[in-house]
Amino acid sequence: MSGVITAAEAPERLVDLVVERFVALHGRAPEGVFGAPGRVNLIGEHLDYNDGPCLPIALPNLTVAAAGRRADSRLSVSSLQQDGSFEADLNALGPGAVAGWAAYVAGVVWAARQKGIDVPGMDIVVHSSVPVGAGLSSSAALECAVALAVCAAAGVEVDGQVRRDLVEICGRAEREVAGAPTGGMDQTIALFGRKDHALLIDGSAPLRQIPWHPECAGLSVLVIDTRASHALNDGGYATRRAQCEQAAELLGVSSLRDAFDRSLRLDPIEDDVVRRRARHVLTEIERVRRALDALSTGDWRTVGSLLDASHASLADDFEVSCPELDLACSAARGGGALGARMTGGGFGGSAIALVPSERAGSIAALVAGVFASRRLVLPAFHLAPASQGGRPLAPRLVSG
Ligand code: GAF
Repeated sequence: MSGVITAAEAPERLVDLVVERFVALHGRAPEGVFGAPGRVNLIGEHLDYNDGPCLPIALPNLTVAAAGRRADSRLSVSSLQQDGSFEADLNALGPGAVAGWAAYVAGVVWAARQKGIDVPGMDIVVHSSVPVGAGLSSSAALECAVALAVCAAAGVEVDGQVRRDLVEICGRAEREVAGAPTGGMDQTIALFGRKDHALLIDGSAPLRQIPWHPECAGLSVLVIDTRASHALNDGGYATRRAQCEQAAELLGVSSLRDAFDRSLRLDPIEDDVVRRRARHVLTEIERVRRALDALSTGDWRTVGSLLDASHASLADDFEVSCPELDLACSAARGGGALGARMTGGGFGGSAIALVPSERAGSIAALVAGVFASRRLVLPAFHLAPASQGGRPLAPRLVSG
């Protein structure tokens, strides 16, 4: 029975592997290698598309993209992890032109061109230590690593404004080409994450870096990847989003955030399901605020109990949890976690638990034991120190 906590692959190792593959495939060195991380959201789930606050941290797990310009106007894409490669003329990219994992790459190139970036023909090879399909934002990590490579190839210097543009470009790729109608949280943390900080993304307010030092209280974030399947383009996520929009419309506001700010009651919403969706959003906004207060005073017990309450609301009112996520959270709490919740879009994927660092291994073993006793696929475990966002990893290779 395994409860082993897997360490994230070192960035240098990912770079070596992706460069080696690039050289083998293309017979030359790449001009640059760029990385972007996965994430866990600490609290504020399913709020980004309701203009509400969320508080993600970037993971040490990275997706890397090695890239080199070509003499023609074609894009070629391959991966060390995924079967099949993709190649097409730049002018043939766009919604409907490509399916599967390559859609995230081709989508970024297409959306960057739509934004007016003069992207040349490129060869791109990707590799990743972000678990795929685990609700840890492997899609955004891929998009953002590729977006940084695209900027270098087009000679665009990446400052804060360009990073904001890239969030929009990657979001378009995900929504319009890959078909997942997500908000912008994952791309924002992948591009703006900072070591030892959580990022407060709060509607249209400026981004705020919030110091995040659980280690000072002897605590860590344990990620429990339940390995229950998770996808954001199969209808469940889009339905939740539509129900939130419906609730806002019934309340006569532009977003549920607006309803929160005006302290509106939910009575005018007759449909029980739609009312419960809205209740999750309003109560979750309040939980984020209380979590920020608790963090500012180092009140980790309260942070833990807010994680628990967030999970209950996501399970009962928003109905995006699943038996494996519920089990992971309750087992972690039983093992001594201060709190635990599903993280990300849900319907499978990962949970996070705030645990005493010295007990992370024993809590992982206990969770694995509970899963084994139910004959469930064993979870994978990771630690989540708040890490740096997207960046060049091998600048020595970048030309021009
Ligand atoms: C997924 C989406 F991509 C995010 O935009 C966000 O809505 C999240 O689910 C739920 O908080 O990760």
